[in-house]
Amino acid sequence: VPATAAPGGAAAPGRGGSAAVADLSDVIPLPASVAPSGRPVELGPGTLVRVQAGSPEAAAAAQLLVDLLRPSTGFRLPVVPTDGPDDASRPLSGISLLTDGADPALGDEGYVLEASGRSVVLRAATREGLLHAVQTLRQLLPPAVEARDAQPGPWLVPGGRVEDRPRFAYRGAMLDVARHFMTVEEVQGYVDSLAAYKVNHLHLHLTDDQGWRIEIPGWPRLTEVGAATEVGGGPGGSYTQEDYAAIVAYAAERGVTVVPEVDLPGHANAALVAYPELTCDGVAPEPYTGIEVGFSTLCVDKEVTYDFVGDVVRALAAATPGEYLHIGGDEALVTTEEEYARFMRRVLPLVEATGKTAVGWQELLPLAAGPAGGGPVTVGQYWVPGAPEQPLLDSLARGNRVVMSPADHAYLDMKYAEGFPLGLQWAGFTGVEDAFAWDPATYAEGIGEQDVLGVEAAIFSETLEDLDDVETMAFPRLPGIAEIGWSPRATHDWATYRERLALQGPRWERRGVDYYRSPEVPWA
Ligand code: TNX
Repeated sequence: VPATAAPGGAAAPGRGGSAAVADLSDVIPLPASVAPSGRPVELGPGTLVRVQAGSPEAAAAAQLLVDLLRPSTGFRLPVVPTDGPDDASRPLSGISLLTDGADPALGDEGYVLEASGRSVVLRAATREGLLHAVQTLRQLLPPAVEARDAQPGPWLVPGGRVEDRPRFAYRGAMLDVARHFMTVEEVQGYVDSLAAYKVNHLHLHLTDDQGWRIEIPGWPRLTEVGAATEVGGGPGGSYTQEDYAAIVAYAAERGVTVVPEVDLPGHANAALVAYPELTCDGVAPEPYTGIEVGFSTLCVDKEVTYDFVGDVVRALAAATPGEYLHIGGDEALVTTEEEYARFMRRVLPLVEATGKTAVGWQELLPLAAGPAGGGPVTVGQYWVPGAPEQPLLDSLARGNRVVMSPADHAYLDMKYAEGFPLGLQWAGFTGVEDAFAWDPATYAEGIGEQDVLGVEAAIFSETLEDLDDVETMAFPRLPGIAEIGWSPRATHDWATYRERLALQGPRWERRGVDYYRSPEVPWA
């Protein structure tokens, strides 16, 4: 049987010449292994979605799949169990989501996708693996699949087998909702975009000098007063506990774990405006709507500070099913090194007591005991461009881990180039290639693959007022960070990556996702 899935996306024969079928490797992040074979599989009005009987994981992934495919295909796509009565008459036709028989070597997030004959089979041991398989299948269908209303099709999936699993367990994206508040709907919209690229953590920067964005029981003025500001003087805003739960649940349904951050002890002006007793002199500072950093701090020598931080940490832990709790720790420029250490040595146990793993910006890492020092694993977020300092390397040697988000590659709030209307430039300009062409395991001298939990694309929002602005910075750069976090090192290749990236443009257009048509990408 001649392969019809020619490289580069050949026109499918006998389809009126207008339809293209994707190449099996037209996927971001590039799968670990791709083996094209046979003819494309066509989905049609009679396609069934078969779910492993008794598998809630498969049922959950099937729900995401039909929610994605029904609007644009217009097909009913009924979900039926695999042992249903019509298996006998139409063996394996349709899309099957299976958990039985998954190879343990696929790990927590791996999956296999096989398209042949009349069937597409998605197989994984976990819900996360099946969700990733669904996202791969989505990218293998024509861009029209992203439309929210019925499109003509045909709906062809290239034939062959994809076997896939991530290089790093943690692929994250940080969204700063403190400098400019983003609504629940905006955050959920961003989650949709992240899940498409198998990004599995959403780090929410919930507090900063310009605003406190999350309701904390017992401290009502945080949101009554501390949330009423943002950069530039806009109205700000905050999430109630219900709002936060809605974000967490929406993300979880898409395989994305929320990592909440409260930035301590610096970046705290909004909290100090709300509760002046948290300052050393007891005097409330002025609300802040500028974009300077490093001028505020909680008073590290007052007991009320630790009552406050304890309540915040426990509230966030209770509202967050995920493993991680981010306590900031960056740019504490008005505390001495000694004060900072004293503060963090009291706060780290508060996090530990909740059962969560503490995450902090890289400044925190030297203070974390780590397994070799009799403590839990703490995760540091590497952000300062250049070489790490020895205390950080020593901390990694004690068994702590690092998430790589070096500002010169992974800070997607940096401008693409001189004169770009949005973004900052303190870490330089970050082109599309710059965001992609780096390796998390060799970027920083002394930090190797075994130290690296994963990668994160960070977006601070001093200059970004809403989700459209955030998307313009994220796309097309964020998929590059997703790819280096997921795909095998040996596959990294800008020349072929940029061709695959160009294929994403029409998908963003269909979905209404803003992006920058960078001249670095050969858009169609
Ligand atoms: C540095 S990154 C900061 C943030 C700013 C950001 C702007 C980090 C840990 N601190 O406070 O918003 O630069 O790019």
